[in-house]
Amino acid sequence: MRIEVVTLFPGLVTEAVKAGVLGRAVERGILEVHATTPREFAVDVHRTVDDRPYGGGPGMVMTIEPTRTALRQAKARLPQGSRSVYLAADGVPLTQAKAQSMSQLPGLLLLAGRYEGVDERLLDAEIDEQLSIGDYVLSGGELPALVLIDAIARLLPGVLGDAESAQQDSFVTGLLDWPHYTRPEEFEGRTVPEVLKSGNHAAIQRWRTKQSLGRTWERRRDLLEKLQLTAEQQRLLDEFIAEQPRPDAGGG
Ligand code: 4H3
Repeated sequence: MRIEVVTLFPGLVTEAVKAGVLGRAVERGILEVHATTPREFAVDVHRTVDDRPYGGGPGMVMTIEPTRTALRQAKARLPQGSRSVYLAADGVPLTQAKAQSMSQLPGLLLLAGRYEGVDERLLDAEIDEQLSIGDYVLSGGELPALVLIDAIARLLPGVLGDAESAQQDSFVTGLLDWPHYTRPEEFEGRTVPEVLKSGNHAAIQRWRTKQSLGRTWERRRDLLEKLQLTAEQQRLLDEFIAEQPRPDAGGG
């Protein structure tokens, strides 16, 4: 898959994709990420890429011309069937399912905005969809673009090993992850749950499923309500709930 990013901070993008799973995907040639800046296409001596908003008010808006040239050239480097995305706080929320479907594309053009954003007419003309990574405002679209790239890259065939398979991920299964432990056996008086040291694989799997269900119930009841639990899962969740200290059980 090829991803083109149009950004005023290309270095931010190219450096970030060198690390970890993403870096490995790039090294293996499974993913190619290229960043260009509209500033390169600004024609005036100051290389201006922004201007004051019509209607007044604070801040600046990215102008059409240099960004359009950058977008068009980036598109020309992408295969047929690629899509273009603008990262915006008021975009459609990004989901695992969205990352999944985008991972099937041959290429992606990402526009990262700065200042108050981009002239709306440029978005209308050049952008297929607007995505948000969550309900908060950031100073630029680069981090959201990198979040999207990361979510997609780890779904590309050959990027994750068998052991890290994306099939087991939260938001694929619909349940949050269970807690993980490694050595030492005791840390500041806190111990590892006995069952994990028992070697009883059926009991370990039951415990993990129970923790997943319990965490989802505690933290994301909205996710749990979308699932039809099996009788066994319901029993494990009931057990988890029964084991929770009641709000005013005292304890001291
Ligand atoms: C995306 C972009 C939040 C998100 C963003 C998000 C800066 C868009 C600028 C950039 C505009 C002003 N903030 N939640 N900000 O995905 O170009 O908003």
